[in-house]
Amino acid sequence: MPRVFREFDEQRGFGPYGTVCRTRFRRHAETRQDAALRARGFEYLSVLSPRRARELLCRVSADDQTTVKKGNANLRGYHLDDRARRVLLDAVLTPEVDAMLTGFFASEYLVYWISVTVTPPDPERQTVSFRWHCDKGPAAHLKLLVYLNGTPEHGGNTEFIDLADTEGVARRGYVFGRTRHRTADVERLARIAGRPITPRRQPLHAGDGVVFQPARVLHRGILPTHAPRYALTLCLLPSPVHWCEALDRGVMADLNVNDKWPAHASELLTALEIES
Ligand SMILES: O=C(O)CCC(=O)C(=O)O
Ligand SMILES: [Fe+2]
Repeated sequence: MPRVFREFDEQRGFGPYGTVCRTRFRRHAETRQDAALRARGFEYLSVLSPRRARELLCRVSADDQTTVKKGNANLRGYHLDDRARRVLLDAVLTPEVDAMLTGFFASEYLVYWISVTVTPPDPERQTVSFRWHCDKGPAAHLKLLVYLNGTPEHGGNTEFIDLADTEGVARRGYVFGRTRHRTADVERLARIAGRPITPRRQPLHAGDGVVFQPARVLHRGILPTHAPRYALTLCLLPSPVHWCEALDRGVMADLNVNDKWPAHASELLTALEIES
């Protein structure tokens, strides 16, 4: 097991936390097992109509742009107040998305953070997310990325290397290596893995989304070529209670204040007033 997963799942309690969440789950009938999300590590789906995506973008972009993540001046987006967050979550956590998330976790889930980012077609403003990486965090967490404007409009994208190929690279120590050693070159990853690697991507239209296991599949953004890309991201964890209740209890991190995971997963249970 990679060091990162030992840290999160064992030392910081995210493994046992997932078990508590699964034990409390009551709506198995509404779940859907998605084979691709589990086996390949990512799955595309249509989340919003293009029109709804545009409406939501108009709404959140009425405010000035701001930084999204503490210590990362290049990553810009929109401030979301409580009302805007709720509107966005109600829009993207559709019954289909909900069934996929509960099916994957075999439990309820909560939204640990939400962001709307703007990526201009400017190589100077590129962030490290545009090189191949896995996100540090619990093994079992998910991200939902929804494009609010489409690849045809901006030329940007997000690409993925499936679980099996990521594991081939991981065995050689790349995946959670130093940020400054990250590469955008898939041939280098193939040399590390000792076999060919084929990244997957497909155009995302306004309202299209992809759910992925960010700690377990290598992924990277592809910079837009001719217009800004607007994307919504949810970071998702298992939960012992419905996401609405977790939201009401204030269990959401603000990346602008603190981008760290809880020091221990039991902090989530305490915030949710659950006895483990
Ligand atoms: O910007 C992208 O397309 C990829 C972002 C990313 O690495 C992430 O959301 O974890
Ligand atoms: Fe990432």
